[in-house]
This record gives sequence, C-alpha cells and structure tokens, in this order.
Amino acid sequence: MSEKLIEIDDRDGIVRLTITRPKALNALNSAVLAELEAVLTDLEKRDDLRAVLITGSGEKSFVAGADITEMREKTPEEARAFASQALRTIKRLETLPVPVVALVNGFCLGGGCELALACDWAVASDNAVFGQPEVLLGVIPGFGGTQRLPRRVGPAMALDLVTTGRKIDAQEALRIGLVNRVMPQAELEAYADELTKQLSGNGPLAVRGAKLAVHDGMEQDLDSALALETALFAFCFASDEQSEGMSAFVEKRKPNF
Ligand code: CO8
Repeated sequence: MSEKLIEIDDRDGIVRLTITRPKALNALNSAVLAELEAVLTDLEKRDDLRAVLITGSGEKSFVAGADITEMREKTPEEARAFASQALRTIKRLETLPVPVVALVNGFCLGGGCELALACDWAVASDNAVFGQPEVLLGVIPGFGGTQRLPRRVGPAMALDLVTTGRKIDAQEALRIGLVNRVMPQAELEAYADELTKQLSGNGPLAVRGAKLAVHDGMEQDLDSALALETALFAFCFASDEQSEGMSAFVEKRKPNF
C-alpha cells in the first residue's frame, strides 16, 4: 500500500490535514494534489464539518512550492494541465463552507504560499519564510499567486514579491497582512488546540454564514453584499442556534451548540 501524502486528524468536525512529503519539504506534486482533492471531495459532503487546519509535516517546511523535479520536463500543455489541477484543488479548499486555517511551520514558498493564500487566514511560526520565487526559475506563479497575493497584500507589495522573487520572514509577512499571527514554533501546536476549542464552541451555522457573507460579499458591489449579509443574518433567526446562543447569554450560561 502506498504511503499517505495527506494525513488526516479528525476530531469532532475539526479536521487537520498534514501534507506529508518531508524529503521534498512537502513540495506539491500531482500525487499530493490528487490526494488532497480526494480528501476535499469527502469533506465537502460533511454537514458536521466545523473547520479545517492545514499544515506541513516536520518543523522545517509548510510547503516549499510546486515540485520542481516533476515540473522540469513539462511541455506547455502539461504545465497548463498541472496548473489547472492545482488551481481546481486550491479553489476547493478555499470554498469549503467552514474556516480554513494555514498553520505555516517553516518554508512557505511558491505553490506553498499560494496554498496558504487560499486559506481564510494563516498563522506562522517565527522561523517561517515566505516568497513567490518562480521568476528565479524562469516562470511565474501558476497556482493563483498573481491573483490572490495582490488581493491579500495589495498590488504594489505583490508586484515587489512576484517580480523580485525575494523571500520575506514571518515578521514582514505579518506586517504586510499575509499572515494574521506569528508565534514561536513551539507554540504553534498550542495555538492549533486553542483555535480548535474556540471554533468548536461557536454556532456552526453562524460560522458558516459569516464565511459565506465575507467570501461571496467580496465578489459583489457593496449594496448587493450588504443585502447578502442581511439575508444571512435573518436566516440565523430561523435556526435553533440563535435561540440557544441568546438564551444562554440571558441565562448566564455557556451556549450548547
Ligand atoms: N520541489 C521539489 N523538491 C524540492 C523543492 C521543490 N519545490 N523544495 C525543496 N525540495 C527538495 C530538495 O531538492 C531537497 O531534495 P534532496 O534532498 O533529494 O536533494 C530537499 O527538498 C531538501 O531541500 P534543500 O536541500 O534544498 O534544503 P535547504 O534547507 O538547503 O533549502 C529551500 C530549502 C530554500 C526551501 C530550497 O529547497 C528551495 O529553494 N526550494 C525551492 C523553492 C522554490 O523555488 N519554490 C517554488 C517552486 S515553483 C512553484 O511553486 C510554482 C510554480 C507554478 C506552477 C506552474 C504549473 C506548471
């Protein structure tokens, strides 16, 4: 039996995915992408899903990019197919109906950075290194980096990164808004546990609604997006969650969602 490239830890709807190709610093090849897509296909069907955390195996690397060894001999058509496979998989991660969080534990380069950009937010260890070094290899980002990076950090900083290929440390990633938090590597696991507890305690439908409102709203003009928010807000009042959440507040107890 072949070794798993995506390890799954599933606790009460909080699913942690670990990309496991430590010898290649968890670089994304077509086998990893295919396995990730199959996992996402299963997750998409789950009503009990509450959040997804994604990380890389080991302490040195989140994902060091797309697999250069595999890409090296590709024809333009093969490169297009590989990029399409990656874009499709990454989009499916992005559009999961629950929060998706990247735990970035080391190198987060090229396709790795593009994977992290498709997550709702990212937390980095203090040894993390970010970059879109594709131009150093004679190519451009192909897993969404030219589009999601400017949307996250603004076009000027994105152009700086994608045209120089320079690497930045975790503190700079924090300053430009590429990640939400930086912490000592030894504390990343404790953060994951804390986040798991926090997300498990919130109303699952409300969390899904909040993500939907932000994601879909960002694609619309402000008035349409505000109308979407109102519709989702009103929808919450048709759920048991709203009565439980508000009753718990009034009764001075913890809600039980
Ligand atoms: N692909 C394949 N193997 C890799 C990759 C990678 N991206 N990154 C590291 N590895 C392998 C190394 O080859 C090495 O293997 P081996 O032990 O067999 O020689 C092993 O991982 C350990 O790496 P290093 O010895 O290089 O470790 P260092 O600590 O010296 O350096 C670095 C770590 C700085 C991360 C270095 O490995 C590096 O620069 N890696 C490449 C980073 C990079 O350029 N990433 C971007 C790739 S391009 C991309 O992601 C987007 C392409 C767009 C897709 C288009 C579709 C066709």
